[in-house]
Amino acid sequence: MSTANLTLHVDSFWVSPYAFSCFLALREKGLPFEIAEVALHHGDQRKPPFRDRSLTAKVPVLEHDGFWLSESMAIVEYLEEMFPSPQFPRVLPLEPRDRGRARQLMSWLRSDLLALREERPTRTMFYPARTEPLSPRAREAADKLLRVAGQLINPGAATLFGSWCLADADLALMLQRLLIAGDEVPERIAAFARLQWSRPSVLQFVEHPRAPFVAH
Ligand SMILES: N[C@@H](CCC(=O)N[C@@H](CS)C(=O)NCC(=O)O)C(=O)O
Repeated sequence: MSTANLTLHVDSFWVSPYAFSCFLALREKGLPFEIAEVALHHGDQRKPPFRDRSLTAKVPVLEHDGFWLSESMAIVEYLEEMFPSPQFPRVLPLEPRDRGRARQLMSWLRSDLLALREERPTRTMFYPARTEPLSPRAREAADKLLRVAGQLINPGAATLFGSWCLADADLALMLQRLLIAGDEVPERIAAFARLQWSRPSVLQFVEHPRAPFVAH
């Protein structure tokens, strides 16, 4: 399959956690790709042609040789199948149970912990922000996250499944919401998240230059 004509549509402030995952998948596979920034603060996602081509009117969208795909998990799976190992590095584990667990974790991180995501939005990870103490709802979500992370991260392990996969980075991003805000995180879990944050593909996303944020 041609690696030409790959474009990832992301929000123009680079704060989407879903774009983060897709950006990493492309980088880790070593695929050349263009970035197209969508001005969500101008509502460009709801204007044709982006609205109609994306179907969902949301970022991220992967554009590949004229094929448009939104929904970050669908994009990750598409890239994994279209650019498989051994020619391209894997971004999901090889062993079916590990792959199942990774998908479970990635789906769960996208669908649960809403109060935590609301009170520690990704914007606060990339732009200076004054953070309030977590509400009881968000504290409950944070405790759930820390319990799950504590069960999945083996003491001293750098990755969840023996070699790196996207679920490592997605879990680290969720944990970074707490770490960057100065919320308490047990050292074993914090060390895992910090290590993930030093990965070159992650740094490329985190350190990407950002225009001053406009709320939307
Ligand atoms: N389930 C989607 C979520 C995508 C999503 O919520 N994207 C946000 C940015 S983080 C967006 O495009 N918001 C614009 C809007 O809803 O109008 C995925 O995993 O890709």
